[in-house]
Amino acid sequence: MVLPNILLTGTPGVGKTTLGKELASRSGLKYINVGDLAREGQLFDGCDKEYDCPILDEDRVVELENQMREGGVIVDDHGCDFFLEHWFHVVFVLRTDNNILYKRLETRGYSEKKLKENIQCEIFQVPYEEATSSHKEEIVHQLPSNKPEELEDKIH
Ligand code: DAT
Repeated sequence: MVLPNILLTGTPGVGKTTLGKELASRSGLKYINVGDLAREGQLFDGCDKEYDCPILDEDRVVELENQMREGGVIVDDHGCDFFLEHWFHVVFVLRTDNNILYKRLETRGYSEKKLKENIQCEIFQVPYEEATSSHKEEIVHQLPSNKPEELEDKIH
């Protein structure tokens, strides 16, 4: 039996990492944080000078593809830019009320500009739009992520 692959997405600060790690430790599924991979330079191969955007390291994406084929992977990323539709059996978009999200991001020491951008991203449901435009709507579910009890509910 192939275990499912789960994508956890949403605006920064909604709780993807917290939920992803907890789920992984309780279920034995493998947790992959795409932001961390990118920061470690494992997914991107430098920067395109002309367009000033990161260049994906194709070899690393193929590696990711192989892991997806094996199944049982929880992927945590704020977007779903380069993911292939067939990778995921289910996509969860975590949602947090603006006031709560604002406080969480403030604690992270985000600048006013970055705070505003992220709150707007949450208000305009950018991650949900992105998830439903790149995956079948019936596998995309929104989950509230405001209180610790909601985290527990999801795990059970
Ligand atoms: P993300 O990975 O989406 O950026 P995170 O997992 O780092 O978010 O969580 C950001 C902060 O919010 C962190 O201090 C933990 C807290 N948090 C996450 N989920 C929560 C929940 N359901 N209830 C209360 N706090 C939560």
